[in-house]
Amino acid sequence: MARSPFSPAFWRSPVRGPWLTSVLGLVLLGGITLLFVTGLLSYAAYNPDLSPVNDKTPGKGLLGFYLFAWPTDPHWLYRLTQGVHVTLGITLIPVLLAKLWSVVPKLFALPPARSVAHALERISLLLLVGGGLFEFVTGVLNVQLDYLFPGSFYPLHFYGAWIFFAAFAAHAVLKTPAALRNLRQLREEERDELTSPAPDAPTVSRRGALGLVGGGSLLLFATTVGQDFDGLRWTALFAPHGRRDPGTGPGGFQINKTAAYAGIHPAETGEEAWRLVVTGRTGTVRLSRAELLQLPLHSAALPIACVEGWSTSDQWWRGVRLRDLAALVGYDADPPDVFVQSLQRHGSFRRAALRANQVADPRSLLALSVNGADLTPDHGHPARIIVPAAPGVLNTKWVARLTFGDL
Ligand SMILES: Nc1nc2c(c(=O)[nH]1)N[C@H]1C(S)=C(S)[C@@H](COP(=O)(O)O)O[C@H]1N2
Ligand SMILES: [Mo]
Repeated sequence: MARSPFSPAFWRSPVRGPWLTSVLGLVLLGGITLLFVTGLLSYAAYNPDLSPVNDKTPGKGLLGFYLFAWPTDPHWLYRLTQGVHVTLGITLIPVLLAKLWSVVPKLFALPPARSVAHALERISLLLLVGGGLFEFVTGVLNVQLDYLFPGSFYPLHFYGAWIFFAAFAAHAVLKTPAALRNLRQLREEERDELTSPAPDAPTVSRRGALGLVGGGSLLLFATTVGQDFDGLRWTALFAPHGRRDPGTGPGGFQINKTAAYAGIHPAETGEEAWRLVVTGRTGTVRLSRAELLQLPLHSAALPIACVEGWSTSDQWWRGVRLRDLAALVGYDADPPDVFVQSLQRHGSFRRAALRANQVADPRSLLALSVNGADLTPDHGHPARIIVPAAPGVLNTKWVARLTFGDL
């Protein structure tokens, strides 16, 4: 019996072969392409070319070529794209692992390179395997460990995605024709260099093995997808844990950072102490909460959708339109971009820049209440931003300052 993994006879599973590898490969071809597209969309949704404050990947250079003004319609856009990104990523983990397992003998094949072309192919495979594992691991850690790498997750995951996808695309171009051929012939017994030359007796058929992988994926899907639907949240066993339970009532929806965690003192949010400072073309206006409540108030039904993949259903927000606040400081028509600052003193999400199209949308509010009651401290009392279709991180809580105009 072969003892060295460098010997083909060492790999004895009768399940390995071109059919299983082809099926898994084609699932990943569709799935990873969708992960890449939704990931790039998520980056665009942060408005990274608007302000250094929004951009966690300085020096992205040409990789930002595709950025565009993130729209405000449909209002559930980010809820959908990021829900798909995270849920699909978690669901594909068993498929990725099975695919790697199915080709692992190739990693050990000798000689290391038969030709320059073969050497290049093997290097690209290392980028493919390493890049794939890196993207899945960083993505899962970011969701699970609640901003494990604050700030640095974004550049790691973003640059990693481009390296991984370049290797993935090259691999797909080379392998997809053969994979499709393997499946069309539907011959499970087909042999190639993945087939063990000295197979053990089978304990499961190839279709059975595929069923196990699919079952694992289904289980992960079923225990993740609930994080995007009220009433099903308790089924999302893999959604972020250890958060403050939002309870029931008007503020009874997911809380990201609590006021206590963000270091917001009740003394600075009271009617006496708190003023909203609005600056623009014609100068600065300071407004108490009571004065804000005297301005025209409007409602909008909008969700919170976090980069971590969880989202709420539409909540009923009420407050002052951002474009009305722009008008107070000299922008009557065509409101400009705005820079939003929170009372919070530390942390990466205490400020954000919003684009003019987001300010102009009549549903974009400086919200004072939600679901018919004053904002709770944890949801951003005395005032927070809410913008349609934007990622949660742009919906700044405990707002202190709005600066309209050139950022
Ligand atoms: N000041 C401040 N605002 C913030 C954050 C923060 O950490 N500090 N977190 C943001 C993120 S990442 C999300 S997803 C939403 C969550 O809002 P919620 O806790 O009301 O659901 O708030 C955003 N606003
Ligand atoms: Mo978030």
